[in-house]
Amino acid sequence: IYDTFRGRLLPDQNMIKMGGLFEYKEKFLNANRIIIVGCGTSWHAGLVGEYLFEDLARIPVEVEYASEFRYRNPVITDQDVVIAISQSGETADTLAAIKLAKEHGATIFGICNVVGSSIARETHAGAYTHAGPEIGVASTKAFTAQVTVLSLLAIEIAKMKGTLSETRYHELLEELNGIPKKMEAMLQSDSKVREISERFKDATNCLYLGRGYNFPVALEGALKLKEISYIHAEGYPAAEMKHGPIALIDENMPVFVIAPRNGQYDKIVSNIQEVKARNGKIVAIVSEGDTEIAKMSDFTLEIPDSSEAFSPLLTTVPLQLLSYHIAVMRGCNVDQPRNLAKSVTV
Ligand code: F1P
Repeated sequence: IYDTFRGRLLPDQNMIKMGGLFEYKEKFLNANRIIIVGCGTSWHAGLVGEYLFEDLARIPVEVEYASEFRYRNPVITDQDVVIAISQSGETADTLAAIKLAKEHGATIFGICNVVGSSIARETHAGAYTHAGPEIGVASTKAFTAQVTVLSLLAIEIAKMKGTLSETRYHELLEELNGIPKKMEAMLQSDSKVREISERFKDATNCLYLGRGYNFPVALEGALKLKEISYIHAEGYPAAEMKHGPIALIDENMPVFVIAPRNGQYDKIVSNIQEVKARNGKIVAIVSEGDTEIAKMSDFTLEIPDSSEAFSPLLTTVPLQLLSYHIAVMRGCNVDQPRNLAKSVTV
């Protein structure tokens, strides 16, 4: 009944029909820009959305922490489309951000997991992720589901705008269809992830590096480790390393590098060399069959090949597993981490 492009039904409101992409396509096609708002993991998914919309549909995108956006008197016009992302659909900052944007005449598109949630109700149009409830507090499958919806939206809008050829459109959709099988295959690497987790479970600081589409994945990898295992971790765009974090690198610093073959490969190889020259410990997420980075790394985890646009859906999984195993080994409660709430409603 619910459909990404044809809108949503709110079952507990006498099946009220909410808009989908097709009803609001003119708004997207004529938008000055897209503003994506969210908090935590949902904000990271929004960052992947920025790469997708700019790359495929050539629409300028801003990604804002809802918790800052709502308080900073932002410039919003009726030519803006705001995409609000929230797993719970109840996050107070995200709700306040969309109310503010609505007051300025913007069109609001929601991406939520929970059907009939406050954010879903407040939006003009939207899509449910259909990810099912998150059992734990930290978002995991919500992230990959949000990125999938953003991919579908970007592909569809790009086709309507004419920035994507008919052939490329079908190729991308077909590839996206094949991603769940690849994710499933990757779960086979669980024992290797466990071995790596054993090696780094006592770390006190970790660095996550990625470039392009995988920069947000570096942020998300670091957030998952912080949230469930209480290890301090920072995510950085790999190219920014030399502007500060490089000072932290020594033989005690694990550096998780997201380095699939399809994204700025030679540049990430140089970043790894910079870390190795300072005796940092490298765990690299690489494409199947990669030997060049494997030679330089202490550990590698392989992911199946994909186009760069879809690689976050694959590279995220081993990082989530790693945080999970490290947290369990440290005796942390992965479902109910201290100080965190499932939905932050104040
Ligand atoms: C946002 C969020 C989650 C995080 C934790 C606290 O929630 O920051 O990303 O994992 O649960 O809240 P939401 O708006 O996506 O529900």
